[in-house]
Amino acid sequence: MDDKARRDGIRYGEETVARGAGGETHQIARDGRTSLTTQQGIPVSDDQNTLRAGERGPDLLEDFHFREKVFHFDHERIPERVVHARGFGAHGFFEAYEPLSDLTRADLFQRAGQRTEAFVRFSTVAGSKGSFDLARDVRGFAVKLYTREGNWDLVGNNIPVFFIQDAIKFPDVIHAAKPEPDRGFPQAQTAHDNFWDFASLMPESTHMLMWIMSDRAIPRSFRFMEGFGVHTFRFVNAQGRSTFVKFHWKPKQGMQSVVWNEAVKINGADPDFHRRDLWDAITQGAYPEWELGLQLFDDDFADRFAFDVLDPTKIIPEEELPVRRVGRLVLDRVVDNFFAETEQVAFCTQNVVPGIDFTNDPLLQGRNFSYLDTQLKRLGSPNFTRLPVNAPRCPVAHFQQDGHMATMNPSSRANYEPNSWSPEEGGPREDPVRGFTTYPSTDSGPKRRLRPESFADHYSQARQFYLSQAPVERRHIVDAFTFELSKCERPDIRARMVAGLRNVDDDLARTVADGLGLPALPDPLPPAREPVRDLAPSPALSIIANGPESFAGRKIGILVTDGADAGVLAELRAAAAEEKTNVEIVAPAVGGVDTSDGNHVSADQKLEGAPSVLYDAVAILTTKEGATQLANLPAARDFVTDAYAHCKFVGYVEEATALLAATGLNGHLDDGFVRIDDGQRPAADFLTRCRRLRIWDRQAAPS
Ligand code: HDD
Repeated sequence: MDDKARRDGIRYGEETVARGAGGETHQIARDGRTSLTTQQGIPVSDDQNTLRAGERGPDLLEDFHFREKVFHFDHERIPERVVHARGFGAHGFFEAYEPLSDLTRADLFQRAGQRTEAFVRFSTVAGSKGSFDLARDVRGFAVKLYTREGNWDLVGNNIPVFFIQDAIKFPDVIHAAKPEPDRGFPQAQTAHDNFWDFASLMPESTHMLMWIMSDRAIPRSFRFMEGFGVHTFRFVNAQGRSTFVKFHWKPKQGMQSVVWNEAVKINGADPDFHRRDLWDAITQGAYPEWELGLQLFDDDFADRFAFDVLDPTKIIPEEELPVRRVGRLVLDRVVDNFFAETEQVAFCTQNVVPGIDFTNDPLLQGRNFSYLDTQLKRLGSPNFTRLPVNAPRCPVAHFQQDGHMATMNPSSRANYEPNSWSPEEGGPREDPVRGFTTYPSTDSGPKRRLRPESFADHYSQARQFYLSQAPVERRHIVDAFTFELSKCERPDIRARMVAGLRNVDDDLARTVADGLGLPALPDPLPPAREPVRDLAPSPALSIIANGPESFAGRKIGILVTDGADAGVLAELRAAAAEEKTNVEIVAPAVGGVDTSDGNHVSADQKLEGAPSVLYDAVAILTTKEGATQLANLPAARDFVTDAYAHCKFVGYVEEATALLAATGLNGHLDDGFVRIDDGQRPAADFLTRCRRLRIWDRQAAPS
């Protein structure tokens, strides 16, 4: 309907109906577009006006199109996930490097080069669906593998341990972390009394607290973080032999996080920072990859190991049990529809395939109960397994039937078994050879509610994690504890948490206590069991020690003004392309600038909408006049001072000096400030230096 027609209230009509090649009817409107129809396929003539009696109403009940349209809209929302509500998914595949038939009969591990379709959903835990991406939080790393023998869901996180040891405490830890029930805030953060009250009363959470107060909880991108299956699982081979296994996802892009001050600002500048990053990477063909790593061990190792391998608050350090890389996960396709795929995907920890089995980890056992339940609540029907994103890619044959939205029901005579009907009419039968068989472990004992003594050392690995961090990472942990506890209104909660930290590291506890201004250092909390203390540090636990080898997949923001040197810009672009680094042009106006050669360069971003927190490094390409103009713009000064404060590399041309002077940084130009208009191959040199990611010396180590 054109504007005039809309104004005049003239109804649209006279559609033509075309017949498709197959004889099917297509509704084709006059302009060649598909006709709008109701859900029943009835072509709609007017979607602008309700049916009414007389020119000015009233509306008529008879208007079935309006009724249907609003009815459907009213029912668009489904309950958001009770945890991990905010997430982002993508499609891809898993490719096995080698056959693992000696370890497992799982079909996806039988042949080198075999590919298995995959869907991955990353998420934050505490925030609601509409919260921001860079909350300090655990990231979900849920992988659905559509194997030829059914779906295997490895529902993990980017942190290898968990807050609690027993699933019965899950509602409590989540209630404590979520907005407080009377006031409904704070959103997507643990910096409040309820969380720290619970955490300080649950010493088993201490190891996890170290991880979530570390930079692991503010990743730069989903692409730059590790994933973990957390629990100990079992592999079972065709002969029935079992091997314990812990699953790891190792990002081929290397690890990287942001700093807290940066995270806070990113949330304002681009609340969708992580989802946009993944979307952009995949649509640009820079497919992120992770290698699947396995830690494999037997009963002897489990008996020798200093902690219980069934305790989900413990890791097995990689230095003690190396991670064997057995395949790669590649994400190469974004979703077609967010709701259909990312929202409706239903992960269930109990989805395992023949060759993979559970252990008695009490958290895992409890999870197996919870996930199916939650999917029924969210998706409204036991037939959620029929949704394309959830449906196995292998044949499915059973006698389950009916229910809401049933789309696949038995069509032959029998809907039960055993039956005496012929193979055609009688349906499927059990398959003792291919079928899933539970590993026959012998478990017995008196029925009791208790926590095993072997789970009782809550502090040794927390300390190991802390001492394995680089000094600047330790400082970030100290700052995070201090910040979060400073948001607690009750001094006794702050003090109790510091008392717990004394069992981890006295310097840590003391510095946090000082930062909070506690009147006195509280006595350490009495530990449930004397900690092992001083375990060897594990270098694998540091992000900084495991950074990327190149600057690939990162993004540079180049701030330009009119007259910017076209040659330097071209060199910078070429060097970035060589390093597989993305470039965005930032300018005072989004229309762009005219460079020194008279050419016009359009901008990707207007300066005020593209603070330097959105980039891994920045460059300033300007003239003397341009620099003076920039020096007067708060957004331009922030662009530089934030890049400095967040320890980023800054490339600049000599003419930018006026801007640097206006930020007061002129006397502080360290290694991270790199001239890109001076030297042999200055742009390439700048990109090479950027591989270090940050100049951490700008942040002093803890005293
Ligand atoms: Fe959970 C969702 C990961 C413990 C109950 N969990 C959920 C998701 C991830 C995890 C990544 C989001 C899946 C998606 O993207 O749809 N959960 C974990 C990890 C845990 C863990 C790594 C500990 C090692 N979870 C855990 C426990 C329980 C739950 C102990 C309950 C007893 N989790 C759920 C749930 C959710 C969920 C309520 C909410 C939405 C959903 O399942 O699909 O069932």
